[in-house]
Amino acid sequence: MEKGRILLAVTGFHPQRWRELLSAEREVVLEPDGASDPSITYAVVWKQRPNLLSALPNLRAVFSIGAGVDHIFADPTLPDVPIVKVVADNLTQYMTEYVVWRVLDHHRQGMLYRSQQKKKIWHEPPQRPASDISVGIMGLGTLGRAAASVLLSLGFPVNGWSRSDRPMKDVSTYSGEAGLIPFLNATDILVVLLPLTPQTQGIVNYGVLKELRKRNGLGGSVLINAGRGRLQKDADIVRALEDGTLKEASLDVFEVEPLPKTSPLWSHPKVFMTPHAAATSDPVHLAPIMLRQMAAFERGEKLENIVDRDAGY
Ligand code: NDP
Ligand code: OXD
Repeated sequence: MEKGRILLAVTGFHPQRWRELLSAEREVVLEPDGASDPSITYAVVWKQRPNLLSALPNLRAVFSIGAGVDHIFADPTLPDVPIVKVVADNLTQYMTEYVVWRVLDHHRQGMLYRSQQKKKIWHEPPQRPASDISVGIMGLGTLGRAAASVLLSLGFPVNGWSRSDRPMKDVSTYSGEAGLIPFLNATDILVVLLPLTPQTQGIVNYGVLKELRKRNGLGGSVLINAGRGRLQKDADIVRALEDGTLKEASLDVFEVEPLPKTSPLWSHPKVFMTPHAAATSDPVHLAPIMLRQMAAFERGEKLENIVDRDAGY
C-alpha cells in the first residue's frame, strides 16, 4: 500500500501543532485545502465539516483526535471506512485525575469549606471514611475502568454500569436497561463516562437522578459528568439541585458548549464546572500513535480501536 497523505480538519482545536507532528512522517493537507484530493487516504478530525469526508475518493480511514466519536457521526454522508478512536495512556491518566479529583473534593466537602472560608467560618463538620461512600461509574469502558481502579485503591466501593456484561475485580457491575435502576440505587456519587449515542442521549435526567442513593454520609447524592453534555438535561440538573435530589454536581460538559452565559449553572453555588477540559487530547502523545497505526495499516496489519458503527462508539 502507498504512503497516504493526511487531511487535517480539527474544528475548535489549533491545527498547527497537530500538523507539525503528523508532518514528521507524511504529507499533511490542512482543511479547507484538499477537498476531493485523490492523494488523501487518511483524515484526522474533530467536528469535521459535513460532507467533507465523502468527497475524498480514496479515503481509507478516519482518525478521531478524541476518545468520543459523536462529532464524526454528526456528518450525514460519512463514508464507509474504518473510524479509529483515541485510546492512549496519557488521555486515560488525565481522565482518572479528573474523576478522582472531583470524587475526593465532594467526599471531603470542598464546596462547604470554600464557602466557609469566604465567610471566615471556623467549623469542622464530621468526617466519614471513603468506605461509606459508593461511586457508580456509568460507562465502565477504557476511562471508567482506569478511574475505578484508583478509586478502589482509595477505599471507595465502586459500581459500574455498561451496555454488555463487563466484570471487573472488586467492582459491582450492572448492565443494560435491567441493571440501570439497581446500579443507581446502590450509588452515592454518579460519575458519567458514557459515549453519546442515540441510546444514551438525555440519559442523565431528573428520573435517573431521583434513583440515586441519598441516605449516606455525604448528606445527599452527587453527579459528576465528564462524558458528553448531551447525555444530560441541564435543566433537570438545576431542578435536582434546587429540590435536594442532588447535593452537588461537578460538570465538565454541557448540552451546548461553550455554555451560554445565560445558563444558571454558571453561578449555581452547588456546581463546580470546567470547560470540557477533563482530558485534553495532546498531539505530542496522540500524533505518534496515529502515525504508527497508519504505517501498520499500510503493512497490512489491522487498525486498532475501531469504532463499532452499529453501537455508535
Ligand atoms: P469506551 O468505549 O471504552 O467505553 C464506553 C462505555 O460506555 C462502555 O463500558 C460501554 O459499554 C458503555 N456504554 C455505551 N453505550 C451504553 C449504553 N447504551 N448503556 C450502557 N452502557 C453503555 O469509551 P471511553 O471510556 O474511552 O470514553 C468514554 C467517553 O468519555 C467518550 O465517548 C467521550 O464522550 C468521553 N470523553 C470525554 C472527555 C472530556 O474531556 N470530557 C475526554 C475523553 C472522553 P460496553 O462496555 O458494554 O461496550
Ligand atoms: C474526547 C474529548 O472525546 O476530549 O476525547 O471530549
